[in-house]
Amino acid sequence: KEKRLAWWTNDRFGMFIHWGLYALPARHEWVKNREQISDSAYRKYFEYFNPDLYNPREWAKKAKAAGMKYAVITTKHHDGFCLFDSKFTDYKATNTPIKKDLIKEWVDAFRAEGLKIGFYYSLIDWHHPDFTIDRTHSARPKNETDYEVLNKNRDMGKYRTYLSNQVKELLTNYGKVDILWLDYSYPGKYGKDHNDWGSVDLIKMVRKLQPGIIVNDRLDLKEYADGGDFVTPEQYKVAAWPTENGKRVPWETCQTFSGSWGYYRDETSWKNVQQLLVLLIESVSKGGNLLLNVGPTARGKFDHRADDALSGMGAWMEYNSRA
Ligand code: FUL
Repeated sequence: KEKRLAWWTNDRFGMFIHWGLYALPARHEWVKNREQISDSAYRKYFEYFNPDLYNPREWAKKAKAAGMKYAVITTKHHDGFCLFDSKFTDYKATNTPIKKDLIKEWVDAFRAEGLKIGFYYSLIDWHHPDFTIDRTHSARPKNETDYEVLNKNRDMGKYRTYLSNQVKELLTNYGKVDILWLDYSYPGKYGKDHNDWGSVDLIKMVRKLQPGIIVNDRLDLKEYADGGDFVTPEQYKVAAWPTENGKRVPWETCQTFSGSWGYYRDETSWKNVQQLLVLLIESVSKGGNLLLNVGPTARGKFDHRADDALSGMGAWMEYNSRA
């Protein structure tokens, strides 16, 4: 495990990218759930998804100039929409007006800039007809709570097959993948647990397909030795190096510029460069990594506030970054 993680522990600073249909409403990646948007109303974002200014090489250059050494992108978020070309669904970028496998271009661009690449893949899927509805993982209609009725025609087993097929595609069709960032199977108060996702079989397949890959902890497989390589404190500054059974563990905090992960145009809570640098320095000083998120717009650009933050950090990293 330590060997697998050596480059990542050295590199420390990466870019997270949350991009998908939710960039169109530009009000949070959970907008479908938060606003209880129906499937048919959400469909219009699929029909109009056309990031005509998408230039991943530009993104990669910005990440590199900020001092970032790796990047992780949402190949599919909770809404189920795939930025990659999958054989197992029609709900994918190649069927939108942009008509492209956006992940393929992204991988090529980030690799060309010398960055390591990671795939975020949502274990949750609000679009798939067999993903069972529960209180913790679904964009269910909030006024409907009779889960037996809601799940009458849903078969989580079929979803498990879908999930495993898609992860296989991602780890087969894009060359070497450095990180797999799965999200999330924590049981919550009322919900499924990791068994519902067939987690042990899934992780075995992942390790087989990409022996060098590192995987986060959100399959929730603590008791399984090879289940996850690092822990993922989200949106908070850790007070001390996180431990498990008294032992320090590899960790990475993921953080946003302004609160949401998907592009949120009107959010006013942006952190300034000094806050971001303190976050990076404090994380590294406690043995951790920082995965800092950008939510590109629906046309495929970074917001100017993200650009400013990245170049501000880059100015400091130019003199303080590790090779
Ligand atoms: C969470 C998700 O629900 C958020 O939307 C985001 O992707 C974050 C990194 O992880 O669990």
